[in-house]
Amino acid sequence: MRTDSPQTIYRKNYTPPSFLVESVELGFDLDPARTIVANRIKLVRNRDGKHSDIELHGEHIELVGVRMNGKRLKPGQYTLSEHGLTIRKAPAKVTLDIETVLAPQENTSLSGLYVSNGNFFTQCEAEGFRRITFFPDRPDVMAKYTVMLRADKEKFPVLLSNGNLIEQGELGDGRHYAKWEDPFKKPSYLFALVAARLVCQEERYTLQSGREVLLQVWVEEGNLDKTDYAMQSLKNSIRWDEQRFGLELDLDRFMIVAVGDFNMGAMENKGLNIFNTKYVLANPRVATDVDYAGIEAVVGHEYFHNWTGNRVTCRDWFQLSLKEGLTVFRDQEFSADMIGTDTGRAVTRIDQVRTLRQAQFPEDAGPMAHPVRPDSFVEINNFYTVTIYEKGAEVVRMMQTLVGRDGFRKGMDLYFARHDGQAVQCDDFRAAMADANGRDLKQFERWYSQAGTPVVKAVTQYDAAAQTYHITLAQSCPDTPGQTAKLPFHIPVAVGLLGADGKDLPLYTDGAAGQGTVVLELTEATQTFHFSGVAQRPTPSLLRDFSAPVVLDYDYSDAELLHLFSHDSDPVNRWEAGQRLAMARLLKLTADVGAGAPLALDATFIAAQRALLTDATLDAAFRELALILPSETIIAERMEVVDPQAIHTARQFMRRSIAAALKPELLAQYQANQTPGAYSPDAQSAGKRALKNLALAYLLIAPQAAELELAQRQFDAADNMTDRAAALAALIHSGAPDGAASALKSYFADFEHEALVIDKWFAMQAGAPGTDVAAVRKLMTHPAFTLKNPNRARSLIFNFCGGNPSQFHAADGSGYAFWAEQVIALDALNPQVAARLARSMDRWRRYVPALQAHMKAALERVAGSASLSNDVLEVVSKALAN
Ligand code: B3K
Ligand code: ZN
Repeated sequence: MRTDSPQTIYRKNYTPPSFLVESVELGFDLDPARTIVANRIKLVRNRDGKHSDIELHGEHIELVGVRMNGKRLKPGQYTLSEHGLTIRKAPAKVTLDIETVLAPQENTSLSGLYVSNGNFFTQCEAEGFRRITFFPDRPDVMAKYTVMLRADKEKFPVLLSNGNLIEQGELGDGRHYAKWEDPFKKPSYLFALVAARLVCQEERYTLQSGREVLLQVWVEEGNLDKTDYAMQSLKNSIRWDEQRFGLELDLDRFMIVAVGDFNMGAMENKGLNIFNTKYVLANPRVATDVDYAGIEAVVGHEYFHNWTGNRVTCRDWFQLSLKEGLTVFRDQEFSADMIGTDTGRAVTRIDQVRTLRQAQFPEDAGPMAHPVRPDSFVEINNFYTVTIYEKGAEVVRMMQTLVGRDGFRKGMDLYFARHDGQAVQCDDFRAAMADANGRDLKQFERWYSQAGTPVVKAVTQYDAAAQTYHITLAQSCPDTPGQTAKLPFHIPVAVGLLGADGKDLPLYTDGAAGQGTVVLELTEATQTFHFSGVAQRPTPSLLRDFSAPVVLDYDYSDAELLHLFSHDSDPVNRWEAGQRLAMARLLKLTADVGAGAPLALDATFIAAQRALLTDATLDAAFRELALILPSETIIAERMEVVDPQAIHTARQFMRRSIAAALKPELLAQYQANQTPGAYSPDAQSAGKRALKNLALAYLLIAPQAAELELAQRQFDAADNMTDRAAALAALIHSGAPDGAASALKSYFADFEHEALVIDKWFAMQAGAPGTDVAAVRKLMTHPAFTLKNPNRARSLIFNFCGGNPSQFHAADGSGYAFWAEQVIALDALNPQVAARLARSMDRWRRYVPALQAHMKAALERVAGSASLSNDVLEVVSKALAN
């Protein structure tokens, strides 16, 4: 057990930096075993600072020497600790020369400067720069950087850093150099360098203003056939930000570099974005439709950070959602606009709702729950969460709903007019939105300060004689760690009323007359909204387009849900009605499994599924989404006491019943949604493939020879990874061992040298209900498996612990023991990745007592292990805390 207790950092203790940095000159002598970093910083005393000590962060680096204004500092003049270096009572203007030594090839944490496949990369957000040199490594210290890179020319022919290349040349003895200058002030977390053997696809691109810029996508040589889509996405992102927000690329050169070892998706370093290969590399042979969509979204996301994050950055890390929530919102809007159709837009919205329910609502209800702007943390890297990102995006979206699309643009313009070049707070963004629109958004602030998912309970009343309709909305929010008795939120609730013919009724309500939808603003604990001129008892369509990240509680009858499911003009609520129909039945089935009662599925539900599946007036993408049943995780969230086996049995029963009842229709849809001709990742074709492959998966539940043959044929004939992987997954899930085994073998042989495809190979097996702990352990001994590569670790271990509930929650606790072992093993290599895995035990208190006991033991085993990182310690201590 470790003895020092990790420090909690509080938002309320923020103090301005004592010194500001005017300029930074960095010199790197790059060597994998021993890299020397020379750092010259010019500092000036900050007028807002509280004292005259210079505080520099520094971790896991060796200090060779420090000079202040040219004179070597003697040991008594500074103090050096595990976390940094302090120079007491420094003069008001100081030049420091600091030399450090590091060993990039030993750095398995992938934070700071590290080596991946023989090449150098950096990752500095949040606090990685301090692993490179001593520096005030906090986002409110912004400075101009000049960077000199020196390295062996043969091994590292490409030397990149932020900004513009201003000089390059030979050094003799086989080494060369490159000097880069970033014209923009930036916080240290946006610093980056790459020294590597890479090649690039490049293109000159003309901005709307007529200025020409150079765009590059850098990859390893064998991957040059997989860069087109990232380049296209980058150009689309640049154009979109010009058109939607009037924001132009401010550099002459913009680079994307792909790396195989990376802790997350990508990083928005100024002018030099570094990406996980997963979000760059694509061609039809290796990437699925989902991969293509991911690339478009992440390329957009990182590009959009150039304004929301880089030009205007965060004052401190508690403000992380200022840049992340806003930038996720921007990338969501970008993806939706790229599809362009109303249903396409709705399909992206439904995806967002699914992510919230699958990951954010559970986080909000668990031990790691935190507000969008947290009050405290132990390890900031643990706070790159679905709450900061996805709920943060919902909060921004609600502001747009409240002030309208044009009002939102005005708010953005004011935000940049006020804060360009500054490090600011979430409150500043809200103030810009409020001021630009003359709106009071004070109460709205609670979305930033209060954690937990609000519940909105709706009750309706129709008065036929008076032709009035009343909707009473009551809101509440559960307690979360450290927060009780929450105050009411400002919640936009978009509402429509359907008549018997399924059409929207005209709306006459207190303040507003609406065509089909009005946005009710719920600000009190309970509020009643009145509608007049309602000629018939309507069916309410509540929370259209998922207008707020809340749980809507309304006692719908089956008849009402079926009506909405077939007619709602809001596609998101159409989908939602289907989910409600399915969820009610899944909860009942789960209870029946627990009680040993016979299981049955009603004909009404089957008929609704049939109608949906065969309704050719609906987009294939929408039908596919609407046919996906709520996941086992989402069902679990609806239960007081979770029995994962019962949930699994119930859901499988429902799938089997649907498959058995709709076999001819499934087969017909399988045929009708083929996409002959050259592969294209566009939304229309991707939607067809998704529906076709959903049909295939259903057909492969309890398959006969004909269905197995169908899957095998698709697997053999597929000219694209979407269809090939779907066929393989269907074979694996069918439980027909022979077909799956040979397909797995040939798939591996075909793609042995495509790391991202092998990740899928592991992932598909990890998530299959037939894969138990023993099988996962066996897969870990496969020569292609390694814990050191985060993508690979995620593909097998995370997908098992988080994506295979019926096996992970095995009654004997073997899944949890496995989890504990892997968390501990990963922590020794890479604490950030280990801490993510540690989160799979968040909801342990919700499970049946027998499982809880095993889970607690596993958590205690991790908590008690020697030399644990702060990252993992924070997660497991919070899970165990009362
Ligand atoms: N800003 C980075 C995330 C950095 C995570 C550090 N642990 C990626 C992004 O959100 O764009
Ligand atoms: Zn981001």
